Amino acid sequence: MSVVGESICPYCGVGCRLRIEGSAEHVSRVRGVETAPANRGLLCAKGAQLGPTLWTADRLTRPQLRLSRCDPFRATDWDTALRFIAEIVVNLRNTYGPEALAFYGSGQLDTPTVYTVAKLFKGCLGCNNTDSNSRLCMAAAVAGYRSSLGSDGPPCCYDDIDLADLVLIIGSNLAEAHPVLFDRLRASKRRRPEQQVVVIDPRRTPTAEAADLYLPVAPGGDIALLNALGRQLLRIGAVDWAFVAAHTRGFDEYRHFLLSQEPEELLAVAGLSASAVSQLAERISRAGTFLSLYCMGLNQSTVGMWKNNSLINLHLLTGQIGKPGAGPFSLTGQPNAMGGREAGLLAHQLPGYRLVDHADDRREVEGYWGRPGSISPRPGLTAVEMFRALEKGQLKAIWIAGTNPAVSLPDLHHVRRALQRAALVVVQDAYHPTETTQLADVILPAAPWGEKEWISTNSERMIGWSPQLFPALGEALPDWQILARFAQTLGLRGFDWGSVDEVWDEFIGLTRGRLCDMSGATSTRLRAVTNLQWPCPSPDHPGTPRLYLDRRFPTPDGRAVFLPRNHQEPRELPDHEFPFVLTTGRLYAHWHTLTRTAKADKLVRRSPGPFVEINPLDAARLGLADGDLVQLSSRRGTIRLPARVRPGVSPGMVFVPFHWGDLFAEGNAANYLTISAIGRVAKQPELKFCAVSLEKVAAAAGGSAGGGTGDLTDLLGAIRSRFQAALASPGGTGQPLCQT
Ligand SMILES: Nc1nc2c(c(=O)[nH]1)N[C@H]1C(S)=C(S)[C@@H](COP(=O)(O)OP(=O)(O)OC[C@H]3O[C@@H](n4cnc5c(=O)[nH]c(N)nc54)[C@H](O)[C@@H]3O)O[C@H]1N2
Ligand SMILES: Nc1nc2c(c(=O)[nH]1)N[C@H]1C(S)=C(S)[C@@H](COP(=O)(O)OP(=O)(O)OC[C@H]3O[C@@H](n4cnc5c(=O)[nH]c(N)nc54)[C@H](O)[C@@H]3O)O[C@H]1N2
Ligand code: SF4
Ligand SMILES: [Mo]
Repeated sequence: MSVVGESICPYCGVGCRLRIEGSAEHVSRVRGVETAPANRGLLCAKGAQLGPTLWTADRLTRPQLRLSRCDPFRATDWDTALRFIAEIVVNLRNTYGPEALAFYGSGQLDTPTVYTVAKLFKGCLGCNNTDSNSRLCMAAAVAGYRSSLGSDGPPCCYDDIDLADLVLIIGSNLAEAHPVLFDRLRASKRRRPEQQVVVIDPRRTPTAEAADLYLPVAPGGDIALLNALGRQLLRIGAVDWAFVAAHTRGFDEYRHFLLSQEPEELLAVAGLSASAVSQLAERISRAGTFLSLYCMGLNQSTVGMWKNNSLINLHLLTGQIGKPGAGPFSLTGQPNAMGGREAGLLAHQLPGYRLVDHADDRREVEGYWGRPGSISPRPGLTAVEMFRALEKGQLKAIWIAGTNPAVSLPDLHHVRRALQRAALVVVQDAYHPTETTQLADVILPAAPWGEKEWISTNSERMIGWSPQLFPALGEALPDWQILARFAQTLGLRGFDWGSVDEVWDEFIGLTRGRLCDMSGATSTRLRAVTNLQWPCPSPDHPGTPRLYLDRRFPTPDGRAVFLPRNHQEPRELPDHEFPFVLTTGRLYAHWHTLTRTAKADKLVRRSPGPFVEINPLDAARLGLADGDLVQLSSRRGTIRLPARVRPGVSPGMVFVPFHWGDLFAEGNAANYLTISAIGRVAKQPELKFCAVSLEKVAAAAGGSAGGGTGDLTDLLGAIRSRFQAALASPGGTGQPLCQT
């Protein structure tokens, strides 16, 4: 069946709308939708290569179950699979309490699914252990916005990229991770060559190549840099006194704090010269409008929330927020990381930007669900904490959906041990095998992109709806239906929705009167207009491109807050044993753990395999040339990768993309090295910094990535076969081995 239809790209948080032609078997053409506000006709190679992800040989089409992890999976029907899970869940809950259960989801689940999870686990099972891979991604931004501005929610919109005089890109590789926004920025710069683009990143990325000013900050040095900048802005009189007086709190403390900092120390930690910092301060003070775009370079740190606060401080100091072309704009990674935040998937949240530990918030949600007293006041376990609790046996069962933690979580040896100890692992995915489905007891087939209706929110608060384009393969079901059916299997009321529209319309009722008010974006309206930007409080409201234009912030006194934040060291520093800093991240052609982009030949040709990027000075010291095999070790694991010698990474630092997991080469993923240290408030892991050592693997020891044991296997194989014969007919085992 051939169709032509529109859909939202299931990859990054830009939220491009795509026009798809062809069938699920053969998508013949993908184009960007000209009228779409996010992408205006643009798209990137990943969006263009969605076709090959649909009818793949490894698509999961039926539920599968095994009664022991030693057994192979057996296909079964939905009723049996859900009944099996339900019996275990009920018994575990009765025996160990609701906190023995957990749901680990994703920013790639649609909002109706996330809402269903919140209602089921938090509202009905009394279990706040629902979290998301957004904990590895956006948790620091959520905590940063909340503490500085009073609520989560990016205040800006994509049009601000065209309107800003100065665009500061910090800890974001826009060119590879949000390519359509990067294209928009380049187009804007062509129209207005005077527009300034500044990039702050320890690696000279393709984004940095396009900058007017590039500051190679030392890894982890952002807070020191932002404080040095703040100090310099004070010195050159860039303070917007009227804004500070009328709309902020805590400026005097912040100013004293900045003045008490030693400028030389700040510069030393940031690894930058005084002139680089003063050049940037000059440009900020001259800019009529100043916009920051930031992503994982700020968030994926044990002080990610503080990095966010430090950046927001500069926007408050200069009054660069709450006006077109200005503001601190946290870019979301996944297509619906925003929806997860809005609908209460994170362990501390409830729908409508509410919090589980606020009594009023709980009461409102319980009242709406007709379940007084049902929600626990204790925030649940966050992503990394869940896996620690599994290993300790405190958590017994985990339901994983739309994420592949056996590749994407830090410290994978620990993650694998944790999953092996679980009494029940349910994995809801579109494919099998993945690194995580291989460790499951039950796998449930989810209908992927294109095979279901979809509602999500992109980085600029734009709610988007897209239709089902293709029939779901086999027995695959939309994610929300799987969870609603499970709730009904448990015998719970309130999950007998007839359509995704009914779930959505129920959810938006819980956003009424909140900052993320979507109550005017009803399903009927969304179907008609496809896009609406929240807040959208009534059915005739046109939607809101920018927050805080009235400069009233959602704090008790309506003022935004200056938060003085000190530089803190990353949790694990290089030393004599592990002298290099490892940073990890993404490549343009691939999406996360490769379950989809590895199916597209064009993308694989562009990035066929993993590597470690290393500076020429370090490479020379270690005797490494391009392509040589390098062994990387941290305190948690060892992997082997070919070297890519490039000046773009600073000496003392190496970069490894995290896309390739065990299915590509066993035991060789970047996350076997990374550290599971998490921040105090945001609980986000430090995926951008740990200490590693590097050794050249001698050609003779050879072998490929993944242990490099080729020759050794031959050697041991020969010995083993000789001893097999000896074991069969016992006798002497040969000549003395060592001649001394
Ligand atoms: N092609 C592609 N695009 C994607 C994704 C994908 O998998 N592939 N994933 C999506 C998702 S979920 C996300 S979260 C986003 C992530 O998007 P980005 O955050 O832009 O991507 P990353 O490569 O994780 O890291 C960004 C940059 O942070 C820098 N960095 C490392 N340490 C520091 C530091 O201490 N300070 C500063 N200032 N910078 C530092 C790295 O060098 C890197 O260039 O991308 C989204 N888009
Ligand atoms: N070292 C290091 N590690 C990182 C990062 C890093 O920068 N460095 N970044 C972190 C960040 S920001 C993120 S967001 C995570 C991402 O990491 P993951 O979330 O683990 O990555 P994905 O490969 O996107 O996993 C999505 C899973 O959902 C499945 N899937 C696809 N479509 C559907 C569907 O419609 N329904 C369901 N149920 N499943 C579906 C896919 O097959 C895949 O198994 O990685 C984190 N890990
Ligand atoms: S920029 Fe992001 S949303 Fe747009 S096509 Fe590329 S991956 Fe998809
Ligand atoms: Mo992410």
